[in-house]
Order: sequence, then C-alpha cells, then structure tokens
Amino acid sequence: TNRPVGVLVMSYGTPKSMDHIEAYYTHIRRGHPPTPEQLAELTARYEAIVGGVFPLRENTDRQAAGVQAQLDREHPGAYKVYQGLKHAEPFIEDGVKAMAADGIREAVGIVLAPHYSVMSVGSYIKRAREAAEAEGIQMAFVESYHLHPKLIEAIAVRLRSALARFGGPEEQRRVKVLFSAHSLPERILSMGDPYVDQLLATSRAAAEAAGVADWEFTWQSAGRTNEPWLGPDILDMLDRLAKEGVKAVLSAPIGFVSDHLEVLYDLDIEAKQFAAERGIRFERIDMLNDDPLYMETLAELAAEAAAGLP
Ligand code: FEC
Repeated sequence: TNRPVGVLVMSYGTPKSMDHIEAYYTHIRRGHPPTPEQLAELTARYEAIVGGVFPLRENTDRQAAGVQAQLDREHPGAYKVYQGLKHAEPFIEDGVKAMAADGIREAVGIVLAPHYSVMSVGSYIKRAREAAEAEGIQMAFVESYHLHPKLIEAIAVRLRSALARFGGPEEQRRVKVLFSAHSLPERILSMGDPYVDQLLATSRAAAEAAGVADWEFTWQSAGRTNEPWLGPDILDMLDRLAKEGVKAVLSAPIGFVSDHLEVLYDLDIEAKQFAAERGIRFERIDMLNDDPLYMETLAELAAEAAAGLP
C-alpha cells in the first residue's frame, strides 16, 4: 500500500504547566498522589531550572520534527512521525490512537532513551504494544541503541568540546569524567536486566572515541523510596573524589538525551553546588537534543525496524 508507516517517538513527558505538576507526579507514582510537601519540593525544582520551566516538551517536539525531516530526506513520504509520552499528554496510547485515526496499519516504536531496562524502555514498549493490538496496528520496536556509531560520535564530540573548557591538554588530563544515568531499584540486577551493562558499554565506547582515559560511572536522581537503588549516587561519588584530591569533574549524563529537570536541576544546580562546596569545578557536556547525528541515528533505526515488519 502507499500508506506511510507510523513512527511512534516516545519520551518521558513533562507537565503542561505549573497547574499540571500534581497530576504528572501522581501518574509517575502510579496513581498515588504526592504529599503536599513532595509536591512543593518538586514545584520548587521546576521553578529553579533555567531554559524555561518545562524545556523537555519543546525538546521532544524538536526531536520528533527532526526525525520526521531526516526520514523525509531519506525516504520521501514513507513515514509519519507521532509522539507518545510516558507520563503526560499526548500519552503513548494517544499517539497510537492518532496513528489509527490516520489509517496507519504498520508502525515502529522508538524511545528517546538509548538504554534498555524492563523498568524504563520496557514499560514504554509494553504500553505501545497493548494499544497497537487494540487498534489492529502491526508494530515493531527498537529496544536499544546504546552503541550506535553516530550516537557514540555525537557524545564524543560533546566530551571533546566540554573538556576544552578546562584548558589545554595538561589541564584536561586532570579532569575526571563522570558518566551517569538515572538510577533504578537494585532489584533489576536479579532480573538479568541489560541496563547497567549497556550504560557501561556506552561510557567505554564514548571515552575511547574522545580519548578520555580517566572516567567512572555513577548514578543520579534515585527515587526516594524505601527499597535500595543502584549506587554510588553522584553526590557520594563527588564526596569521595574530593577526598582523593580531584579538582575538576566533567559530567556526562549519557542515560539522557535532552535538557530537562534531571539534568538542569540534579546536575547543574544540586551536583554543581555540592561539588563547589568541596573545591571541585563541575562542568557538564551538552545534551544531544536535536543534534543531526542523533536525528540520523533515530531515523536509521526506525527504517531498519520498519524493514522487519511482516
Ligand atoms: O523535565 C521533566 O519534566 C522530566 C524529567 C524526568 C526525566 C526522567 C527520566 C527517567 N526517570 C526514570 C525513572 C524514574 C523512577 C522514578 C522516577 C521519578 C521521577 C519524578 C520526576 C521525574 N522522575 Fe523519572 N524522570 C524525570 C522526572 N523516575 C519529577 C518524581 C519525583 C522524583 O523522584 O524526583 C520513581 C517512581 C516511583 O516513585 O515509583 C523509577 C528513568 C528515566 C530515564 C529513561 C527515560 O527517559 O525514560 C529510568 C527525563
């Protein structure tokens, strides 16, 4: 048929406005509303970040448009991109319904997060698959792309340009690069989840591509629940590094692709301040956002997945 293949681009989602923070937080907590204190604390974090209050929405919009543009260049008319968000409108299910309303019968799904965990990408895919089955849409999914050469190159370019902010080769050699990603509950380890290995593989490949010798991997943004989360947390790591005499850290949050709260607050405000109090200069690599290499990565993966449709 001449109908385009749908491309469901999935992302975390952010509130529409200050009034929607409570509904968003309740959705993240699987229907359990936050306490007034928790809500006030999250609202304060959104108010503190730079680049607008909810930059993730605009970044996701630009990424979806960038993937469409790249697919149009390579395969004119063959693909139509839709958005589906995990915790905000348009929800994943809304994106699938929009495809169905346009008469789409075949689609691929891809998440704006390169590393697979059953608790992250796995849950996006599960929801999209269920919605697609209900609408009679055939769907194939990209599960991970943590070692795609263009992704690694895009990260390496960012590592090199951020390192240059510290000075010449001599100063750059004294910088500790800290790769990081969103922590998850430790119980993913006993589930044979690939998340940790994939993150370490991306870190290793990007460090090698950028010529970075001194790096470590650390976790960030752990949830405040009673169960144990993957560590060490970045703040504990910074404390340890300060005691070891490290004076310069370059943060490389490779588990994320956009400017958003977990980067603009947890790293740029919280971790930077924590580091400064310990005499450490703390810089961060630029996020990918709609970088052309990242858009090419996503478009290639979508087209490959579409080729595998029955
Ligand atoms: O800018 C924004 O508005 C959204 C920023 C944002 C991104 C993001 C990405 C990930 N999360 C992941 C896992 C969890 C788990 C919990 C959890 C909780 C929150 C809360 C906020 C939040 N997350 Fe998020 N996450 C973002 C924002 N996240 C806000 C609630 C308050 C807080 O804990 O700070 C714990 C849920 C629970 O309580 O049960 C687990 C993972 C990612 C990266 C992959 C992806 O993008 O999907 C994993 C961006």
